[in-house]
Amino acid sequence: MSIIKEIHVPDIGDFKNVDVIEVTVAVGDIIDVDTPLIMLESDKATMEVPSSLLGVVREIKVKAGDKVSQGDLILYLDVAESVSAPERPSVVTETAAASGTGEAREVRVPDIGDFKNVPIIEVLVAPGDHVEIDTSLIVLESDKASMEVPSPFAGTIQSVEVKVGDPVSQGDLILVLRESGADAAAKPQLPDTLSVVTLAPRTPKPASAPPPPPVKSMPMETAAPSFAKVHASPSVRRFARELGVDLTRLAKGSGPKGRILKEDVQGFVKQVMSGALAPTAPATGGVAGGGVLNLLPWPEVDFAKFGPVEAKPLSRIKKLSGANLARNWVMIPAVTYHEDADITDLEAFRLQINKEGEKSGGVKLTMLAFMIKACVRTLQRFPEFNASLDGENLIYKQYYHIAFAADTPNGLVVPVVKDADKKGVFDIAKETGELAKKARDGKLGPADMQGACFTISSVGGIGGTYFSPIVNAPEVAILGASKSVMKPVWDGKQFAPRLILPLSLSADHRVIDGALATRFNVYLAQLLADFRRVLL
Ligand code: CAO
Repeated sequence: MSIIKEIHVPDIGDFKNVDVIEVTVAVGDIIDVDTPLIMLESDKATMEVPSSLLGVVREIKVKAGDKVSQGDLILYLDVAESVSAPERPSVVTETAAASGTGEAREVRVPDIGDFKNVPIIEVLVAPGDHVEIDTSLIVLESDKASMEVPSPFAGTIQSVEVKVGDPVSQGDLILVLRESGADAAAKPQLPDTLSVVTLAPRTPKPASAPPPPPVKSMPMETAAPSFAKVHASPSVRRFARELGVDLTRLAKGSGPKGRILKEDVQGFVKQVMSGALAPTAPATGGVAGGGVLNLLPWPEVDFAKFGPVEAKPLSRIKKLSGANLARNWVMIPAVTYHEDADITDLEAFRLQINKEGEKSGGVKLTMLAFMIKACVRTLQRFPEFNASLDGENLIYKQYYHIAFAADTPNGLVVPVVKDADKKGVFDIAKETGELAKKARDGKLGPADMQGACFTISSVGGIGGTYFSPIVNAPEVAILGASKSVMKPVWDGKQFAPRLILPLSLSADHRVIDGALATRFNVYLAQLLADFRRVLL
């Protein structure tokens, strides 16, 4: 009997209307508890939504490009054979295999298009094996295509009626199995779809050769054209994709006619892990190919061997921002340029205004607010910094939304002051104060954190001299500000005590070269040294 359950978007914090960037399951997939279903991405975070149940995907209600919020329906799952979390799927397998009391079912070759008398090149199951719905049973191969025939039932194989080399056509009997579970008879069957991979013909065909048969399902192979000439079944291709293995590097497999088997992929991975093989194929000219990092596996250390330890999960914000920071660190060739800004006069002015304000109960001016205003003026002068890379284009923004990093008990968040060019320093100081409070209270909404052109990370209230902030993609630069301190500065005649604010500008070198970054810093320091220049 089918038991259909709805899977909804769980609590994703303050995020609303988040873009679905990938649907990672398909109708008919058998999924486990924790199998990722969809991938969501806001401009601040990427999140995987895992399944809370195990079962067979019956209908998917979202697609890439949709926007979702907490509670939205993702898909319908048939959990007839399954158990809900936290029980594990192995329980199901054992139960199903043990029962074996269902009906005997014949499994026949389904519709395979125009193909007839196609040779079986692999029989993947034997009597006594337990199979799930969609487990591959046999592999057929013509000179045009390799096809796996999946099981339409779950159960225990009683007899296999074919062998390698047999030619088969639609309707031929493959095997008999006994369906598992008491409710097996009522269980819905999957459509008789095949996984088909079109192969490059190994024997050249004349141009008038008939086209390949209609492909009923071609899971993701189209996304990896370089795999097209590889001789491997869909499930092996899927397995390789999961491990990130480039099948073109396994030129010949150990299967019939050099077919690449799962064991070949496993052997390849073992060789890479042991260092016997380079993880990436050398490109023309002997240079290692790009796209894959040549990294050692993450060290697995039993810390408890060295002293007492306690494991605590990362906060939700840390998990979300961590993924973005890691991507930005790896993907952006950023260089950090340091500069000292003499803010002696500006700080004196700020304190003077605040003193006057105290009397009238006004807003407290902060150095951050002055920095935001000075940065806007500098961005206007150097528009490459107010831009984002989009493929081979640079998108120049004609608005000035400035983000600032805010430290909260749960981690780093980056609220945005919109249209800072149209706001005065008082307005900016008021707004940053309100946004920082909202951040600390965990009340920032997605709109508060979207649309930034440039980010300021000020740790000056805490201390520090200089640091190297990570560019907040898709922005191209970020300004770090550390603690201002009195320093002796030579004025041409003598050393004078000056208040020096250390600035650290990290910029994406694909867009901004060193000379431009230094000009940006010099100009910004001039503005902070004499704020009247902001008016010019
Ligand atoms: N140099 C010297 N003193 C500074 C300073 C600087 N650059 N910046 C701020 N201060 C002083 C302030 O004047 C204030 O002093 P008073 O209390 O005497 O007025 C004190 O330090 C505290 O300021 P603040 O940091 O709370 O306020 P702010 O407006 O300057 O900054 C905010 C607000 C949200 C940026 C800040 O609270 C914060 O979270 N900073 C950390 C950001 C961060 O984590 N960055 C790292 C990101 S990368 O991992």
